[in-house]
Amino acid sequence: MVYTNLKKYGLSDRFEQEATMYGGFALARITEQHRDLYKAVREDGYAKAVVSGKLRYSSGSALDFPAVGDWVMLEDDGTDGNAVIHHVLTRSSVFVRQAAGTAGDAQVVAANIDVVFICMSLNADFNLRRLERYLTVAWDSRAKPAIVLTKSDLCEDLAERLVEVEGVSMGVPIVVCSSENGDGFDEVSARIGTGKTAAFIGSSGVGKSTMINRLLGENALATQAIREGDGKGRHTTTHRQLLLLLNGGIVIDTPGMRELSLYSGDVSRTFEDIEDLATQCKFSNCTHSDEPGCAVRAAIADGSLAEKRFGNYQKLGREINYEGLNSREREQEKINRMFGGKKALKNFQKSLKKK
Ligand SMILES: Nc1nc2c(ncn2[C@@H]2O[C@H](COP(=O)(O)OP(=O)(O)OP(=O)(O)O)[C@@H](O)[C@H]2O)c(=O)[nH]1
Ligand SMILES: [Mg+2]
Ligand SMILES: [Zn+2]
Repeated sequence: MVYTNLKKYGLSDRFEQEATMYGGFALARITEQHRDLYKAVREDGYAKAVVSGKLRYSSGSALDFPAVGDWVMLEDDGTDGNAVIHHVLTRSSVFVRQAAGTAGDAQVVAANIDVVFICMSLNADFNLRRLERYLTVAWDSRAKPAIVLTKSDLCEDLAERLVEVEGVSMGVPIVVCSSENGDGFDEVSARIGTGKTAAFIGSSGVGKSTMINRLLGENALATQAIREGDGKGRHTTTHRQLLLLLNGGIVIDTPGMRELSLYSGDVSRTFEDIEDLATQCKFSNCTHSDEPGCAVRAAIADGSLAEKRFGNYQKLGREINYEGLNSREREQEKINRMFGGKKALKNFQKSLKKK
């Protein structure tokens, strides 16, 4: 099978190979999701698709269901343009949150992404603690994070804001953008790259869809002014959608999140500075509360570590329910949660070896 269309949608050798395990099915990428109904692109065009009964009943959690960005195996159901999703190929990366209003159900925001743009506006939405939260999830996604600060045209103290963001970014690239004057757009384009997929995530109203429209060169996506009273967005985008850029990049627009509850996350990577400090505490099991010789407390006292940042580190750590697991169990739990367990990974590796 020669895939010229799907290559435009980011198909890599790795997924092409995995797809050969499923003879008789057609390879496709999910481009839209509307509750139970999906839109997928195959080599020969678009199809509407639903999940097969078998996939539905064998799935252990919401993570087993397809999401936008997923590579899937489809079978025609005989009716024009309609298809059934039988398999979801092993994800290379996934941005997962805890579904809003649930105790612990996962929700896949985007799958198989190379870059995750954490979008935050330089006006109403600006919040360092929220940024730390997004970074914690992004580091766990296996995609490369970048911080996109939007609406620079509305910001009067850009230099100050930048210093604040640099204080929590731990080396993650920061792009300052304005859809008003085009600032930062070349860099955003360059960070996506040909054949690579970038997801735009963040609160409602920060300008995700506006940016994508500008990158597309047309107003394909609806946008709407934020509310005057409290500066909050109006939740204009209602479903996740994958689109192709003219320069060969692939983008995923997502609805603004009211809150990002952690399902999984990498606190150590996000708060590298604090974990480095902790290695200098006198006691290796220091809780950084009132022990003598605590390097974390000392850093807070001398102003080099913000107390609020430390508080958020502890809060996010508690929110990720990995408590009581050692590092190996934690790693296993992560694979289980995000990638369907070791068995799925092993099968996939075996299939690669056979080739
Ligand atoms: N001044 C200024 N306004 C912007 C900029 N980017 C977006 N906006 C405006 O911000 C408002 C919200 O933009 P959207 O693109 O709808 O925001 P969104 O992040 O997609 O929001 P949801 O779909 O609700 O998640 C619109 O009125 C845009 O015109 C910018 O760089 N500068
Ligand atoms: Mg939008
Ligand atoms: Zn300590």
